[in-house]
Amino acid sequence: MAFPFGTHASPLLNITRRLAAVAPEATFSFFSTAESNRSVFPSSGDALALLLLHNVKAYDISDGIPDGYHFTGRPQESIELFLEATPGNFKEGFERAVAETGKNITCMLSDAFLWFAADMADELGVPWVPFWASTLSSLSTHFYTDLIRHRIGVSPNGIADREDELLDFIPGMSKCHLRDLQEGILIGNLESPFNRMLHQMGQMLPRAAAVFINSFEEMEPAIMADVKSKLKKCLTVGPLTILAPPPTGPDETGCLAWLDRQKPRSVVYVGFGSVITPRPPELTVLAEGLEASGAPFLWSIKDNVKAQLPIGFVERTQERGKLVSWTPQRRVLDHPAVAVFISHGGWNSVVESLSSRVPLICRPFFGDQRLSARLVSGEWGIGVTIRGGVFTREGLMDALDLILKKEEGKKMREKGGTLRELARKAVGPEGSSALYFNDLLEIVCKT
Ligand code: KMP
Repeated sequence: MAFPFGTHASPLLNITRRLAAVAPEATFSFFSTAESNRSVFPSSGDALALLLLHNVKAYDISDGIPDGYHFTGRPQESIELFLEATPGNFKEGFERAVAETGKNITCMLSDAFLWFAADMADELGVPWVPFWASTLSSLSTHFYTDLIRHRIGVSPNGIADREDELLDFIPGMSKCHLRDLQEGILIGNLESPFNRMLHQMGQMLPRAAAVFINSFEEMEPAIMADVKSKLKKCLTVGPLTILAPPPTGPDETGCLAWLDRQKPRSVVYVGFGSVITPRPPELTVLAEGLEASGAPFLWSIKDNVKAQLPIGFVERTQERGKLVSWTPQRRVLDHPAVAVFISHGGWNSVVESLSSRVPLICRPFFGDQRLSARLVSGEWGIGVTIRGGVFTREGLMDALDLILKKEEGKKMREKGGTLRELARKAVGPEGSSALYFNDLLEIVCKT
């Protein structure tokens, strides 16, 4: 059961595939909306179709958008429509899968956001095994939401001048500030459907047979014990992407060929993932900063956004800048020419950057991104968060200077190398993630 927004479905499908590969006798039915399934399942004929397994099948379920519906542009409108359609849309999908396969449901793997799956699993008498696609730190704040609200107080003004206070009353979170918290814990509409979902999730997860998580034990040791104490089983099976080699394929946008022509460790790579686009004032500042830095850069930017860049920017920088609408991100980060990654600090991007030892400049936008950025800069020392939380020309120039020219940049790369080794060990034979994966497999197949 996938959460069909953001980048949630892809890592869940990734681990589903791994389970399916080692449990060929089991059938895995993957439920998400048609749009989400289209984006994560390769179309047949695609080279990636080779990765498909006979025992994994996608089922499209309703996205909850009524026929002829006109979007008003409200934030989280699609998410709210989807949530209104739950759990009925999943139940309807289950019925189709059971009828088609002639098999009963024996185990329910879901995105952790979908807390109502706990009751659905109880009804069927099967284990509920939710997946948390991010860090232990971001999971922890959902367990402690009531405590945080109680200690800090909930006010219509949000946290106003208390942003710098530390979360030192939560185990393992003493370096995090109130400003790093996900919106919906202290700020924003705490009663919105999405924020109520996260709150409910924190209360429901302790009921799960096990929770599997896309982090690894050695990455967040300070917090592991506390999260473990809250859950029946806490299975850190990540980082999922480090296991598989980056997908190969034609270099459609020519960015790898372009990187081949650049000096080692010289290129600034900019990419904010498929969901986020900085607003025009920040886009301008970012473009100006890149131009002023004099460094070669590769920018993953959609054509409609490219049109919003300052007039003349593309022409003035064409000698050393390459703008493309899409990049094979893991291969880009793995390229020896790449020196730094300007990112939103999404967990998947952080893991990919870490896997390539490329230091990050994080400009977090929403959800767990501020917490991830805090871990990157504070806990692990493998990058920085942009000063003031938004791009300014000076902030960007200083961050680039630090990483490209100063000793700190080298140190970040070294620390990245150490963490990468730990990650490789964790997913390698007898590593912590590999052992937890076996526990997960046992829960999934025992039934
Ligand atoms: C839209 C989204 C997401 C979101 C908010 C949106 C999303 C996501 C999160 C998130 C929230 C709390 C966490 C971690 C992540 O917020 O995909 O602790 O993961 O408006 O798509």
